[in-house]
Amino acid sequence: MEHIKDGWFTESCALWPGQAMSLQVEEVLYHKKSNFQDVMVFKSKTYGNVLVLDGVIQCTERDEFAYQEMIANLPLCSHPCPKKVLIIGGGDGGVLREVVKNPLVESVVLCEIDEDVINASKKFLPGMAKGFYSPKLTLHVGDGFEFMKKNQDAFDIIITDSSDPVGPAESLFKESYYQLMKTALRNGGILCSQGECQWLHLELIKEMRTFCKTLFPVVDYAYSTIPTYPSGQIGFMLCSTNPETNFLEPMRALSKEEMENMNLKYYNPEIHKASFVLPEFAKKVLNEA
Ligand code: SPD
Repeated sequence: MEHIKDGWFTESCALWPGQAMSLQVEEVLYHKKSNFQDVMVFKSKTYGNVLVLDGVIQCTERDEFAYQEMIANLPLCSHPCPKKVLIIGGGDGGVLREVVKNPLVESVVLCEIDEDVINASKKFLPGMAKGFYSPKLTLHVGDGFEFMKKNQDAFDIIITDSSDPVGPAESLFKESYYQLMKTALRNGGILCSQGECQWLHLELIKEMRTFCKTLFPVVDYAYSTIPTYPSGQIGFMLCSTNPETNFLEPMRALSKEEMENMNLKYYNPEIHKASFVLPEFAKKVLNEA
């Protein structure tokens, strides 16, 4: 366990050089080299159980909702009728848990390449994995590219809940992947993908936004704050095939009652709008794109 030393897990990676996040470890609950990556779950002192893939934190029980609620509800609340949803990745089940809460969603396919992540989550992250027991779900263990090639013109929403662009998820940040998602979307469809961090990956975000704009009439970038992701933030790339879409104004603002029924802890209609407001340094770079 190369990332744990003297009772502390430390996340360092070439994608965020010169900085590292550490969490104090109480106990390693699970560790396995799967067919795709190194999968670990540990119990932390103050952030609950933590899922780590190839040495990088994917979610902690304490702050996961800040990511999962946003990547699910930004696209769902921007679409007039999000009946059919595809999630690529998302093996911990947290995004799925949020998507199935939406009463307009009739069916969800989750396509995750690594079954070991699903099994580890069911055992050690039950609060996230509960989406796996929804009757709306069809679970597909396999490659997202192959799945979409066979399922064209099929989904209202595609959410890509991936790890970072090193290792198994690298191809999910490329133009060819966005082209494929476009063909898997129905008319009027919307996609939302893990879009990295404006403090660390502004050039990557700019490059992605540039090719997205050649493919989709509406493209925007939003972000969420989350303590255990690098630099405390993570972004979302949103693209719509409908030129009328305005991501900045939720198509359906959830009522207070709906919010309570959905047990939301981060997402609300105000934060939906605010999440697209970028600081000046990012706005300057991205507006050139
Ligand atoms: N730097 C880590 C980014 C991880 C994003 N995906 C997390 C998966 C949570 N469902």
